[in-house]
Amino acid sequence: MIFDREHECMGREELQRLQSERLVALVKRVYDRVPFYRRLFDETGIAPGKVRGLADLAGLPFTRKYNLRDEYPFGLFATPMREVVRIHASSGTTGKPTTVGYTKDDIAMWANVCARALAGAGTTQDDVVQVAYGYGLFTGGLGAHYGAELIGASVIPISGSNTQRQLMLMEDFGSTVICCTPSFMLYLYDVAQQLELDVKKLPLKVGVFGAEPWSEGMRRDIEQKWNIKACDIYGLSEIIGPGVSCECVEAQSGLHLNDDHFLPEIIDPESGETVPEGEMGELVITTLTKEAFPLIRYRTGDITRLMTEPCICGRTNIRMDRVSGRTDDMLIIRGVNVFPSQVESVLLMSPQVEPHYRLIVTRKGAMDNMEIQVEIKQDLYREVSDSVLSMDDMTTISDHQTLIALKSNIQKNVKDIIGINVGVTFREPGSIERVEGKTQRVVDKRKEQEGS
Ligand code: DLL
Repeated sequence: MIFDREHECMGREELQRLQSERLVALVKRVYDRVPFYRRLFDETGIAPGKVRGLADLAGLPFTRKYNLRDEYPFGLFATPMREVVRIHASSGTTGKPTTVGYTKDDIAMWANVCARALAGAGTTQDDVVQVAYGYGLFTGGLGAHYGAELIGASVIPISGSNTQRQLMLMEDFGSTVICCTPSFMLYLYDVAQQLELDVKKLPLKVGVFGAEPWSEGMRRDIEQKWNIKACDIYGLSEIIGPGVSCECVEAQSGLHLNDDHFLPEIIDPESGETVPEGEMGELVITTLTKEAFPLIRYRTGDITRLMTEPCICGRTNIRMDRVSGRTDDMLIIRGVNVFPSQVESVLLMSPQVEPHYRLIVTRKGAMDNMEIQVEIKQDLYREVSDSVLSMDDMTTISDHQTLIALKSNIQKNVKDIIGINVGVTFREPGSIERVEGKTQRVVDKRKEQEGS
């Protein structure tokens, strides 16, 4: 089903006219209302009156994630707080999150684009939609929820986790659509196996999966295990949340991007230049219609390419390829965005450790795991090794009471501040390799494990 035929099947010329008009109005709006943009435009010598349409887009400055951090929490809002009806947030590169705001109209637009996405994946009014993305500051749960409700489907707002309960309700309520991360869907399968639940007998027909990178192999695996169609949904809180783009169930080939609201470009992440049509690069998005939190040329950090060929489903909007990676060091662990710098600032809250650490990321079954290896300070090392040597039944220093306490303290801080459970192992001072230049702190073994 095409939810918003007028906008999803628009002629390209008409769409470009609309995009141009919206861009001109947006530039004026941010210049008038957001001091950050006024400064940025003045510094780069851009007079808003000179921006007349799409042809001027590439001359506009980029907005970067650190700009959001610098303006934390509400500095980039373009409307007074009394018009802001919702605030969401996602992990930033440091301890502070990235905050985003929505007006009533923004929420209505978000519901509309999520309804387009879910309808494209095959959801109708007759469906029972289990929303197993987290509800809260994360945009996944509420985004999918509003979209499904706008379609008129019956929504089960179960949120994330609660695996056994998810399976029970899926069976009892007869869910036909599920929205969650692809890794969680695989985990649900493993638990269903343990419970001897024959998932192929369930009425489930479609899954709308996103919030983390996944592959064609993983799609095949999910589709075969559950006997459903698996569609890829993409989005980021800075732009709106889920609903920036989504695959149609007919083609499952590229994600239809709602380019009447989100104007995409692909750039070379090194030079910042636009790449030739169809080539891979970093996705940059300008929000054409957002009121509370508009962004000009926001660098998403996500690597993809744009596809302009028409799709068999009849939609004419541009498509983007599955996201294949990131330009920065952001990791996504079980759907949670994690930056190494963020882990570092949490680690350094404990004065007994050194800022020398490695993050080892692995995947067991469908679950991502992160282990922090961190050096302890010389004094502490001396203290624990001395006392361990005097106890002949202990082989490693990690069993020392002080280190056990330190470990659980770090784990608690990481859980509280970043929101994930991690393993922690301590290393001797000086044992983590030092390199000149860029340190490789992250060892991500997930890709190689996928092939095995
Ligand atoms: O993950 C929004 C979302 C929720 C999208 C539910 C889809 C479904 P953030 O927490 O701000 O927002 O994380 C955004 O996650 O820049 C990508 O790197 C990554 N990401 C999101 N969807 C996909 C996907 C939500 N389908 C960041 N494939 C983005 C690959 C994805 N990566």
